[in-house]
Amino acid sequence: MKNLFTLCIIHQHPKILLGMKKRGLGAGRWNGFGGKVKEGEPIEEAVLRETKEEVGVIATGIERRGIINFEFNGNPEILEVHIFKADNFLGEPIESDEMKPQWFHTDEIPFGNMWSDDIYWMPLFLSGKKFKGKFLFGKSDVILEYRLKEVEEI
Ligand code: 8OG
Repeated sequence: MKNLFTLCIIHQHPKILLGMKKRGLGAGRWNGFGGKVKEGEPIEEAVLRETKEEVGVIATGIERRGIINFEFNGNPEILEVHIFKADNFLGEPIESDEMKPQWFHTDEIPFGNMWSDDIYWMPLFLSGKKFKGKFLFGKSDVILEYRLKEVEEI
């Protein structure tokens, strides 16, 4: 079974906007904004909807940069996460029930308190590359296997 998710990272060099996830999947970690794509919903609309819901802004200049499949050992569900960059936004970032936003310098990204795969693909993301990959997680967020490659088109 495959479920589609979005992830939006607002990148205004040298800073990125992340949110501390307050509940649900990935709670207690910093992440971009996003969530599950609804049945029949275009992915580009889902990423804008989730970003608005979670941090109160309308992301602009969005571009899809990565697609990563996540699997958890012993679980048949695959999470296909579509990662977008936004270079601007309308409105002011505000805290929501789900996320507490904060800007981070790209040299001070809190990888120790993020999903453990992020440190692998974030350098590609920050340097403007497009990428595809797959991560298999074991217990306690351990990466058992991964593949990650830069692609021309996504
Ligand atoms: O609906 P909810 O907010 O719970 O969706 C989960 C969010 O977490 C969604 O934006 C996709 C994102 N996400 C994963 N796995 C990973 C991951 O390994 N790294 C990062 N950075 N985000 C992830 O579901």
